[in-house]
Amino acid sequence: MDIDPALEKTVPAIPNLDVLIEELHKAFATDKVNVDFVKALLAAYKSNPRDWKKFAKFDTHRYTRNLINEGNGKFNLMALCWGEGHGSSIHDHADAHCFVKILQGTLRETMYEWPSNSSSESGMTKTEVNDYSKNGVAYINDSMGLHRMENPSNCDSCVSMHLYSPAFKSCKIFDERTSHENEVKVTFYSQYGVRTPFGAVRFA
Ligand code: 2CO
Ligand code: FE2
Repeated sequence: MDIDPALEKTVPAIPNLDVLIEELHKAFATDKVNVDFVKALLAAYKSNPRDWKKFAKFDTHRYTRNLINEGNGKFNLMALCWGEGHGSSIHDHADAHCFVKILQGTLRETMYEWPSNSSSESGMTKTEVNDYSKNGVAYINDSMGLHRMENPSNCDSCVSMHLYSPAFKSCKIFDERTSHENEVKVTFYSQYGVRTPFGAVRFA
């Protein structure tokens, strides 16, 4: 994972999701990632449900991951749909950059330290809790720790857009009480607006 030192770059106008995707393709054209610039591009896009509603497919029981774009092989862009109270496990990001843009509702991030290497069964250490509301942008990579995301509302759903670069097919999840880890597959509930066949979907 290479990080470009903060270069001063002008942020273009982002009137809709198609333009955002075009600009993201340009921003990830080289192997260096300018984290601040990508965050600024995501912030410059103002969420419009007309742009993304075809990707926003909810499940009654768990949050869903819906592929929007494969970023010319440089990243995966997806919409995550969180029903009331839905949340992820504590997880890492497979040595990738993870950018998050809130499209609707509020998402709560609870951050944790990586467990120490000792084999003792000890609970995980919480470091911060951040709430992100519509149009907010978040960023994490493994050097910053682990997190769990949840929709804290019991009456409103949440839709967030996530960009992972490079794309990854599995990540680690952690048990809060024991720090035990497990590798899990990262799968899609739908791709380009089309539902993935039943049986092929797993959740982190
Ligand atoms: N990484 C989680 C997932 O893809 C979502 S939390 O935001 O990074 O399930
Ligand atoms: Fe995450």
